[in-house]
Amino acid sequence: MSVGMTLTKFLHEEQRRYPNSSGNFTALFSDLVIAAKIISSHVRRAGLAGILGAAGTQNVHGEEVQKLDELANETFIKTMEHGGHLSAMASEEMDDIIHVDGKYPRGNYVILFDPLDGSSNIDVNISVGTIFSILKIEKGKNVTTKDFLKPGMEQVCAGYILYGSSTMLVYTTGHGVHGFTLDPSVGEFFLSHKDIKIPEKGKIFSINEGNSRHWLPGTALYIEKAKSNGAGMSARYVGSLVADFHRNLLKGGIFLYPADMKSTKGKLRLMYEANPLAFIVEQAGGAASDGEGRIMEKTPSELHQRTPLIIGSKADVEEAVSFWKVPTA
Ligand code: P6P
Repeated sequence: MSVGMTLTKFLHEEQRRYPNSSGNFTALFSDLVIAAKIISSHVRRAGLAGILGAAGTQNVHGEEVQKLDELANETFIKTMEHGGHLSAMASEEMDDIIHVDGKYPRGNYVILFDPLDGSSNIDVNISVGTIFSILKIEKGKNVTTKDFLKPGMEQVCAGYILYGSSTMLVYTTGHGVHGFTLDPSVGEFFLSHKDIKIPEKGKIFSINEGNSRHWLPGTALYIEKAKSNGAGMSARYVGSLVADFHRNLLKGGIFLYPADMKSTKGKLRLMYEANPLAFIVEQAGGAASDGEGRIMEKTPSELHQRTPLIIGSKADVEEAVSFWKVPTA
């Protein structure tokens, strides 16, 4: 009887790549998986558990906080703080970093996460997701925010959990991108998408055309080209980053949230949205740009800084970015 490759077994096999490994990363990731399962169970029951709707408070960005946002944030923190593998965490929902010391031993990793991205879709039952990024730090270091402000190239792990028609966990540690699907009857993630590769060129473009009145010329020209007969592309836009990204990762295509005259620095967050997805898409053979350069080479200045994001199939991203590069006179 075949049991299938569980995430737990996969993690242990990955760990064997490093004979001198302490097992700390595997244990840290196992704590993250527990958080994913708990959040998944709550997302599945949101409509029934009376936790739909706003909690009546606002997050650090002045956005209305949904109860599930708070629950996902607390679940992540409470599930991951006691393991002794992290020294601190950073969440989209919290202004400052969260230290674990004083209560638990410090570890040699820090994690950044968006506990429930796309939360405005919760009440209408559209897929939402958790996005995470893990950096290694000097063991036991008294961590400050500065220790988080590293370019995406320094991530040791990045991934997301998509609470869609099924719950999937997709991650990379720099050795390819692998997807696992949760079997709720067993409570275990099983390997369902080994070594994901994004098609070199896709037939899907994802952008909020409601913003077209704010677009810079390069964006308008690229989207006009994408809509032309020759391109034969289709528009798909859920308005939930993890859902839009995951579809394009598997089918090929491009997601764009560029800088425009309304969001001059873009809307999405560099540290816990763009960087982790950029690590994943590059490992899958794709590309991620801010319209000028590679997302993973950006040196952050603030924890919650925004960035333009053009991400997906390599040929599509390169073509889109060429429309922003104003030809030098
Ligand atoms: P807009 C959701 O609020 C989010 O942060 C991402 O998940 C999504 O891609 C984007 O914003 C949608 O933004 O302006 O198109 O509604």
